[in-house]
Amino acid sequence: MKNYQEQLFTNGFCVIDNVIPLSEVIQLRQKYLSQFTTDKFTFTAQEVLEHPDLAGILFSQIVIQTISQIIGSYYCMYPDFSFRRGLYIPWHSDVPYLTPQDTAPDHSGHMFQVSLYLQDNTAESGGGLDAIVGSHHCQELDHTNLDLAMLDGYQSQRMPSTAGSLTIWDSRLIHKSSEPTDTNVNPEIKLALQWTVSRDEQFSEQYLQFLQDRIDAKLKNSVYDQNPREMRNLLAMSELRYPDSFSSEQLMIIKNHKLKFKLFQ
Ligand SMILES: O=C(O)CCC(=O)C(=O)O
Repeated sequence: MKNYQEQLFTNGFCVIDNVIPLSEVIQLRQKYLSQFTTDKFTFTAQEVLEHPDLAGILFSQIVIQTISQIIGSYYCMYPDFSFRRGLYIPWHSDVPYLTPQDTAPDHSGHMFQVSLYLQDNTAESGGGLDAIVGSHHCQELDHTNLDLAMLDGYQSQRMPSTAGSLTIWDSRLIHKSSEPTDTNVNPEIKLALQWTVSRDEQFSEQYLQFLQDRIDAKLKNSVYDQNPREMRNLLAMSELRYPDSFSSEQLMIIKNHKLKFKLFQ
């Protein structure tokens, strides 16, 4: 795991292969591609919790242990876990709520995003993320007012995620969805389970306030737009309650691993 920690620190991301087996990936793809009634569909946090095969990944021993070994045990989770079909986001970082002091390039990160992609990320079909390697350590970047011209000279790279791998990235990293280049590929067959974690509570309140601002439609830009799909997802986050929204089995796992759930109430 030390290797993954080093990659996360140096490059801003790491990919852990085969976290769930291919047979499970195939089953999930078959089930959810036929079940999602529209393209660009999102299962909200509550809907993820209601689907044991999806929530089971979030709370699986292997996923919790992997994240713990890389960012530290007893990590925090937020109400923003979702399962998404056909989501594509342009270049951005995930910390527009942090000041330049908070994102100081020398520290090893507090906030992280996790994604379990259910397809390989290839040049032809996309399916994962592109990243500007090392951009989480860029001195000049102000994430509250992002100017990508500051990253001139940095290299962009496709993250080498495969179906069933776990991708963890530092929330300060500049990244975007990898887009299919092959026009025969249907972009809507992209599936991902995604969530935010932090190694401590240093920025938890700021992150929840950022989500609240999005719910209240106070934050509008091309990345964090308020389309109906995203609004539905955001509103569902505000309705999640601890412990009421969780099953007794999920609560037991959270308790046993001493995970912290940071919710609005
Ligand atoms: O998975 C993707 O393509 C986009 C996810 C992303 O950029 C994010 O959650 O910040």
